[in-house]
Amino acid sequence: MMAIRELKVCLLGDTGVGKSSIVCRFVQDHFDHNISPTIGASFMTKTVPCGNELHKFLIWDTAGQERPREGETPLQAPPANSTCSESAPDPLLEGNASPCSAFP
Ligand SMILES: Nc1nc2c(ncn2[C@@H]2O[C@H](COP(=O)(O)OP(=O)(O)OP(=O)(O)O)[C@@H](O)[C@H]2O)c(=O)[nH]1
Ligand SMILES: [Mg+2]
Repeated sequence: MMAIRELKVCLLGDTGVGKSSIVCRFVQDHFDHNISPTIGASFMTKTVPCGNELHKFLIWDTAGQERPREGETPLQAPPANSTCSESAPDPLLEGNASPCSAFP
């Protein structure tokens, strides 16, 4: 049985620059000219073989127009047991959330 390595990816950037289109191409190998703007954030996964391992990408695609208010931290790392979109937390949290571990 192949080992699974989890890789966490968070896309940030201005609205309309193509964040969701990149994710859509990577996950579904599809391009949509009429893709809707992301609201809040979306979460997707894709697992690809790499050598003698499986690499599981956990991808958070944020909305470009989102801006944290003063004193708030916009991102929080998911719990270690988070494995699929249904169980993933909303990475956009308010208040005293911890910063995403990928972006210290
Ligand atoms: N021609 C062209 N259009 C693109 C490309 N990538 C994205 N677009 C278009 O640009 C527009 C915005 O793309 P999105 O992927 O929704 O951009 P986004 O950064 O996710 O935007 P938000 O969700 O609002 O933050 C859409 O109409 C896409 O079809 C590209 O490489 N070439
Ligand atoms: Mg988007």
